[in-house]
Amino acid sequence: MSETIAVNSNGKHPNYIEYQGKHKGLAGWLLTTDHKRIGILYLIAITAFFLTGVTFGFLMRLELISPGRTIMDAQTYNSFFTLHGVIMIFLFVVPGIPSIFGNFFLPILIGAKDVFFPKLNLLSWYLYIFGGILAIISILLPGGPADTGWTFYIPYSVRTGTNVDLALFAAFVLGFSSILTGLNFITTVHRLRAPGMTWFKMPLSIWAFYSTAWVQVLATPIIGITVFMVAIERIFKVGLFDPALGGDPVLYQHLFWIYSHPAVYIMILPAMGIISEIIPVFARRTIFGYKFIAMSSIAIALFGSLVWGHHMFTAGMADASQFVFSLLTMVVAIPSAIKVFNWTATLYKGSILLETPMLFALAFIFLFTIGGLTGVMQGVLSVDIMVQDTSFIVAHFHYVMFGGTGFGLMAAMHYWFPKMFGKMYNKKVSKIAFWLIFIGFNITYFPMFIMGWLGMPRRYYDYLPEFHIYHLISTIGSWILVSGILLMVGNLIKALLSDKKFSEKNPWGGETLEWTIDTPPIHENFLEIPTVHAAPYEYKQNETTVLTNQEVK
Ligand code: HEM
Ligand SMILES: [Cu+2]
Repeated sequence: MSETIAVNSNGKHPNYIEYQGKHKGLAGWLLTTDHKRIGILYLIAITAFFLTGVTFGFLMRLELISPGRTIMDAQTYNSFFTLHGVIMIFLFVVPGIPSIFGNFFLPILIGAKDVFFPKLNLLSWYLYIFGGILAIISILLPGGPADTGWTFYIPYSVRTGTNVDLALFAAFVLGFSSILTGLNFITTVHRLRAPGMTWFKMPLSIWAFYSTAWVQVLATPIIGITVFMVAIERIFKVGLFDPALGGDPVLYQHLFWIYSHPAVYIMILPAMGIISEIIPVFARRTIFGYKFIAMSSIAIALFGSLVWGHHMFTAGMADASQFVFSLLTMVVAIPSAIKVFNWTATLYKGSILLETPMLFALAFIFLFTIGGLTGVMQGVLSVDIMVQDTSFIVAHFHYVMFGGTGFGLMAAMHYWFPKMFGKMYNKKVSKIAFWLIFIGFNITYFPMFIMGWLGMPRRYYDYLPEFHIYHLISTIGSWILVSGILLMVGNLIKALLSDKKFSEKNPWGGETLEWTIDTPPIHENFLEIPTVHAAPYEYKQNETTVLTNQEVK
């Protein structure tokens, strides 16, 4: 890390976008080791994959608008939900918030100039891109895209002739990108905190990124080994999982969910950290129960690794194990509930500023609570056996992964956009987009709870007439949702391309370190490493800052 602070010809310190280091122009981005630029590289790639995933979701909904064939055949539908799931999980929600905002802001939030392993950080992005390309190639090559669902269940995934191998290889490579990011964040938090920033003086988003990083490093190798074993089974027919070869398909499910359930916490914990940053700023209140929220992140990461069996209540598990996994599933809900309670307590008697980041944060709390409570319902054996593999499950995970992580990511984007780019988006349009997304979301997914409860199976291309009305409403909902997403993306890109600069250091009146530095930040983040005195629970959210904000319309 260069100690000298760069100065350009007019004596000013260049921001990280203007900064010209060893490599100039495009090479200055593709060979960068600056955590901020790597965060932007992830933002571009992840946005592209998100919109690809949305396209598959949109087309699936269109197909389901009426019973029977509408726009595609059953085989294509199977490939679409597989691609949709694989892209949304491995290329959007798992990397999303840590790779974009963790990379850009974690070092700044702890008062550091970069992550501990900058070169490794760039490698993690190239592994992400390589994994993404493999997923896209699996669509184009003969054999066609995988049609197994994102869970690659045995025995079908070792028998189908579609490009499962490529999809598995993509997941394998993407896993390494996630592990390297986790490794970097753990080391950075341990080694690069500014003087005075003791553990309980860290912003809550850092506790969330830190807990997530441990799950990334400890759980991800398991999915790596598992998909590798499926590939071995497909090529060498050794009888690991395939019952026809003496293998055990339920063993595969255990290995798959031993990663994939903790993986839901890799998805949701960073979003929870974002919410813990945004709520106190726009409620003008000091966060309620800082230490409980910090420790609940660690508790979620720990207990989240013990509940994977709740995905297998219908896989023929012993009663005793079902009881244990059902009980543990209830237990893991407690630390999440502590966060929801403390966010709500922070809002109590606050002077709420309904700026766009706050709208997305409040929607997160509402949608995540619905997603979380239906998760607890599914932890009850009798309920789960009834709703397993129905649309109820599809609704549940869209409420937690999209309503949770997705809304958390959109909240972070609108909160930190001005600081990242030195531009401000049109607030009116951003609020219209928010309401289209929020209303469209609930119209798309809530009917899925109802029809799932009534027995509509997931992953079915066709359905009985009694489910038609719910599918019709859900599809119309997806049109509203997608138009909101496109309006939001369009509004942000328009702001990016506009010449109007925005240089206010602290537009929202935040108290964490990123609001003390230039907008956008200089290459080295800080002219001088700061010394930290106050902990987030000692922040005195002052009223005055609100006023200036009004002037930024
Ligand atoms: C406009 C946005 C979206 C739409 C319209 C949409 C629609 C759908 C539909 C209709 C299915 C069910 C397919 C079936 O079981 O027959 C589905 C499955 C799924 N969706 Fe989404 N979705 C969207 C966004 C997302 C997001 C943001 C995520 C992740 C965070 C996500 C993750 C998944 C996953 C993992 C599956 C399961 C795929 C499988 O069965 O293998 N979706 N989606
Ligand atoms: Cu689970």
